[in-house]
Amino acid sequence: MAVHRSASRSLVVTRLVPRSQFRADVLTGLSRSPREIPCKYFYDARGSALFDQICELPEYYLTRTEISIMHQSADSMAEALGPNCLLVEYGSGSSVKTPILIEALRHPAGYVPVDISREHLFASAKRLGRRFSDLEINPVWADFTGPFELPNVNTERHRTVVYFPGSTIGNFTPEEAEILLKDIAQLVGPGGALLIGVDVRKPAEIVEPAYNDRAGVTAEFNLNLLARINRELDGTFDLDSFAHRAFFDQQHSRIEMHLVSKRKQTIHIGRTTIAFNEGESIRTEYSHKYCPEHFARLARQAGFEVQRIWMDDQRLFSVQYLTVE
Ligand code: AVI
Repeated sequence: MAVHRSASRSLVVTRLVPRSQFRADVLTGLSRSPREIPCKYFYDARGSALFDQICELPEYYLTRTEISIMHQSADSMAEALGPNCLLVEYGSGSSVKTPILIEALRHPAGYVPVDISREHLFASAKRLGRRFSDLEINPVWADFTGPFELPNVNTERHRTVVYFPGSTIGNFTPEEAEILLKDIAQLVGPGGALLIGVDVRKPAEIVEPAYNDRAGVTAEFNLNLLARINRELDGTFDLDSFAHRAFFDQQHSRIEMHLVSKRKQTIHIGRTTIAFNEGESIRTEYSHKYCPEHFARLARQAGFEVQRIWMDDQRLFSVQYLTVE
């Protein structure tokens, strides 16, 4: 990697996610039928650490496959992105993939990681700062599903490229994904681009074990959401009385993750009381798996054209390069 100017390093906090928003989202979601909690709240410090463990699991093919695609194709990705691009990463958790890309880039104008998890954001910015000492890094502590400002970057940029690895796009419904892609198209502007990891539709026999690992890490990750509510929102969930459940919904081509009440029970969140029947569940996550054609259609509706797709030999996962026309 080469950088054409002396770099600066400023850790910028442009927007915080207030606890009142967490409370409002949890109470609104739990009052719905069926009940739900937005999956973005998985990622407190413990949740982010558990997610890192998930990425190492033998059943969780996504991360290692995406990393292998990056190793294999980072040079041709860098060629597509072009020189002097400002790289804005949505979710800064990908400690392995990002350096592979940055290493391959020609004269990057800067790197702006955007993440809801403060601990994760600053830890990974620090790590990358040590490795790429010439690179201007401006972390933004923000929820990228809401509006946020890009910090001023001191270097000249040819184009802005959002890097959105990990198939996090799959955690949004297609309608939400379209809105998010539209926001990204607006952020990068005409001539801008998106490099995105997208998990590919595949048989349930492969995808279901990835969300039901034998070591029980995904179950702990799911239940940690209740522990977080207890700690941060004065909740009284008994974690032993909820069970992790994950299954593939063929019709919608998505994994659904739930927390199922093992018995009839009443819990409290602050002053709010919520009654659960035995077997009643809280939906905590969707993880959509896209055929390339389906994703291209979604991207087009949001103003993007898919230019390149890189996949592994088994066609388990894809990294796609989209431009705004
Ligand atoms: C972050 N996201 C892409 C993960 C996924 O596979 O949908 C989150 C996850 N949930 C359970 N395991 C991993």
